[in-house]
Amino acid sequence: MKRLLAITAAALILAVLLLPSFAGQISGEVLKGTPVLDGVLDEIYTQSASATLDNPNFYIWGDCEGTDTTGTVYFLWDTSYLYVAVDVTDSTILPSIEEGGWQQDSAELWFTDEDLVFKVHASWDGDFFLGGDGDGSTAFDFDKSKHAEAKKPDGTGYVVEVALPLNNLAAGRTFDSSLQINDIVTEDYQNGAASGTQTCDFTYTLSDKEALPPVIETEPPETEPPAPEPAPEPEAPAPVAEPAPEAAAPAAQTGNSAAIVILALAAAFGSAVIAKKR
Ligand SMILES: [Ca+2]
Ligand SMILES: [Ca+2]
Repeated sequence: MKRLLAITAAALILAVLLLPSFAGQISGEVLKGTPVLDGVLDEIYTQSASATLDNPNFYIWGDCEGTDTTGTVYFLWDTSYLYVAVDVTDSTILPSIEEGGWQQDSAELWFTDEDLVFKVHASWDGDFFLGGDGDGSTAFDFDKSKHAEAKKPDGTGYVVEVALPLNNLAAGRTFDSSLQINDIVTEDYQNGAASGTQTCDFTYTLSDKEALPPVIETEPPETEPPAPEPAPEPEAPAPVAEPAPEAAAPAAQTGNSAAIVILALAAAFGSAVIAKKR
């Protein structure tokens, strides 16, 4: 029985390994939302249209045997811009050099929009290019404040963001796009691989639906607040001061008087008895 379980587990693991690692388009519904252009993936992107990198290592150059780079592209829109963010995993993040041209650690986004084919090239360290004419070779003028790139804090990759001023931004509008990621593995850009596609296979549609701002949860207090102290017992009323006892009447004096009276009576009584006997 144990042997059968072991074989089944091994077969499952092999089946998982044989599955394609890249899922393609996850959603084509682009929600309304305005992110911050800072090279950090805003939470609202993750509610909206996205696609993961597919077709790994479709072009390899130099001595590179392919890389394991992965990435996800996200879209948002408002009445001014179509926003695009790419979250890239790259274990060899290397600086761009001018001679490298497109061969840099960079995301490339391909678009077909109103019969115009263009591409966005954005390296992790800010080398940015927006080009048209079918193969993306002719640079368009572009406001440099409308893109941002940054290495992720944990060093596992980078994020690029761009705000594209597309025409006629309104719900129901569509465009086609695809994601490509270039990954160089040596600083001289002579070795690397490109993954993804340039064929704009996925169609995206702008939606009226709004991306919801994330709920900011407040941290509960770590410990229970101390129990309130019991209310103090009401103090006993102060005893009413008893009037000081009056000085005792001089009993001795009264006693003396009484004794004198008794003695006088006794003497008189005695005299009367004596007189009677005589
Ligand atoms: Ca951002
Ligand atoms: Ca790299």
